[in-house]
Amino acid sequence: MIRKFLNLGYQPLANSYLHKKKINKKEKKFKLEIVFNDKNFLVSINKKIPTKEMFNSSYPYRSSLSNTMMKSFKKISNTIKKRFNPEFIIEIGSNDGAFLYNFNKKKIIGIEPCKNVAAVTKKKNYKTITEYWTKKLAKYITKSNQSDLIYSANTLSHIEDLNETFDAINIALSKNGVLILEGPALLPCIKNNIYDQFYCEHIYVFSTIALSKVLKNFNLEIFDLNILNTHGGSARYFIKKKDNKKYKINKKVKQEITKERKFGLHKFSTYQSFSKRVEASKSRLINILKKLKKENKTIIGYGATAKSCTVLNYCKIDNNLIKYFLDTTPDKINKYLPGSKIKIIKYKKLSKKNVDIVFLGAWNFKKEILRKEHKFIKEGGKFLIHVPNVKLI
Ligand code: DWN
Repeated sequence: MIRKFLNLGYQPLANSYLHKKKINKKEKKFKLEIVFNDKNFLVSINKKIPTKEMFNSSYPYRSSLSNTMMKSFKKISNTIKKRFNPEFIIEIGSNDGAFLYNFNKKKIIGIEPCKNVAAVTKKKNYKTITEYWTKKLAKYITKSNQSDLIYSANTLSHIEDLNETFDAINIALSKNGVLILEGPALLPCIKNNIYDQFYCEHIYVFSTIALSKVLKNFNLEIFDLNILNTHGGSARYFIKKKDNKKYKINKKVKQEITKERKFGLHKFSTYQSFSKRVEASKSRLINILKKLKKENKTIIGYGATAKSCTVLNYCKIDNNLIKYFLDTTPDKINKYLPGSKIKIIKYKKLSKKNVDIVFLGAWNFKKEILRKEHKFIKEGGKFLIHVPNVKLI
């Protein structure tokens, strides 16, 4: 049975930043509700937006704009070379090449459906196919040679049709090949009240228990995993075909499943409690912003993330409370956040002269950003963060 546990209200498409011209036009909105499937333990959003409306030729997000992510991709690339020494790698969802560039051009191919983003890696002569990942594409790419390593980070959660995805993977992956899937993990998401991990693009947030069940249908299994700090808590799964005897199943897999069950990720009541904590977080965030505003503090946002879209629209925060957002992404600058219509301004170092409080939209890069803005903090500037709990730091 599929059961609703959280209503995040009417939301616009998270990465549809608005041009000034369109700011007064009606935006497309949908009701964002989060559901739990008690058969396979999958947690997902209940209204799926057509893929082409989200991932097209004006997709703004760039993976390589954070040092944290660049370092993380470099590290896993070195592990892949040492541990698996692959001859032919496919990356599903290669974005602007943050992972691709760690490999020899002849050994890797990127799949990136967003034309404008794929253009970045094509320009650097990395073979990039501007299409969605399908069985047809898998057959075409691997007609003469299957891949011995398929990598995909922060992409699986964006794809609704898991049958098509894993059937295509089974076509493209060699008998002894390895599939590495990485993305936001459900355990830290629920534990730390990270409700902004849910928005139109994130159709699923996977747990190990749910992913294992899904993989079983395709004769695939997890044989190892890494728990990561990236994006507020991610998991990286090493997966093989069931009849691939080259790799033994690491005990970490069972340990993680036990941990998730202990926390209750297989029980609906866990999600009901999460939902209550999210509602409390919303009230606290609104109250603290209103109080600061009353005290005449200048409040801005930092990191106009897709996640911020969920928070701002769920909590009904607009430019009366947050004056503007700073961001480094070229395609977001001088546009307005969807729904809340708060302006995004080109990043410049924070100064206490014109800012008192900074709402951290990119809270997942807290360490990186706080390091960068140490002068502002020294001058008495404060960051407002909403996960795991709303507080000023
Ligand atoms: O899955 C997804 C993730 C990986 O990326 C996508 N569906 C969309 C996107 O989600 P997001 O926008 O929530 O991702 P980030 O990586 O949290 O976005 C960080 C934002 O903050 C970017 O717009 C860049 C900006 N930023 C900045 O202005 N200064 C980031 C850092 C580290 C900085 O120092």
